[in-house]
Amino acid sequence: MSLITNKEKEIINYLYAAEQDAVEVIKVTDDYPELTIEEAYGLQDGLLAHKLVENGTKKIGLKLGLTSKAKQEMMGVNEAIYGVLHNDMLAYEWEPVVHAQLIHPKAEPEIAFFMDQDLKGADITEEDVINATKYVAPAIEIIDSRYKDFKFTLVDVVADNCSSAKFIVGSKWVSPDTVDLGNIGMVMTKNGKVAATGSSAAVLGHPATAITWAVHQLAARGKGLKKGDIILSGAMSGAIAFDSGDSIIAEFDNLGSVSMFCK
Ligand code: 0L1
Ligand code: MG
Repeated sequence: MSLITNKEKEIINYLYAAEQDAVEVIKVTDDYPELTIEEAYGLQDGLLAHKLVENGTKKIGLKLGLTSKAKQEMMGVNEAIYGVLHNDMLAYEWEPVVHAQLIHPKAEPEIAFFMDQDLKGADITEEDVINATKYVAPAIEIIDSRYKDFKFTLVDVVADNCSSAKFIVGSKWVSPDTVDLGNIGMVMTKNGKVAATGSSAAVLGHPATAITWAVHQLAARGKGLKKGDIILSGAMSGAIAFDSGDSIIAEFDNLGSVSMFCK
């Protein structure tokens, strides 16, 4: 990251503290209405650099947000967003997620992509994305906006690393060319009752299209995806709020299932 300003330092400390203390805070644009989307993406890098110093946190991939038309309309935008996946966000099916460490978490069913090659450039296509992917797998992303009542502007949510908190990957990993990735149905249950249904088509028409969009965005910032990166391609349904004691299972056509328990 380029030299960090006092303003950036202040915002990073503010959002970091909100996450560490698991308390919701007033959105940053209330104090910094002039903040731009470009600065907000810079803050994601600043937050990672801060966590590296504090806890040795490393980047392990990327997540996409606002990939459905419904969510874009809700936010009054016509573009997706992306955030950075950190190693300490990786959670496991066999290890309960601790509600007390989160603010107001919600679960999203997503398809995870595991990259087998670096991928960079404004001319990358969906086919390039598929060819560069070793496996796809079912995943649950846990989002947990640091902002009061989960309310924010586009700039706020990008600065808050797109509400990223945790994610869990299921145990069935398949080669991307063995499934029809643009048409995967999904049912998510909470405590045994259907809580959401969806399709991978809700993710910008096809999850690989969403990742292609992200690669183009990264290219404009001189960046790209790396071999070994995990990419959460975007939510296949609305996000479901959960509490301690709740158990969530997302079952995907041809991709198996992924589960989580919250204590
Ligand atoms: O992963 C997501 O789709 C969330 C993106 C940020 C918007 C939100 O927190 O709902
Ligand atoms: Mg998500």
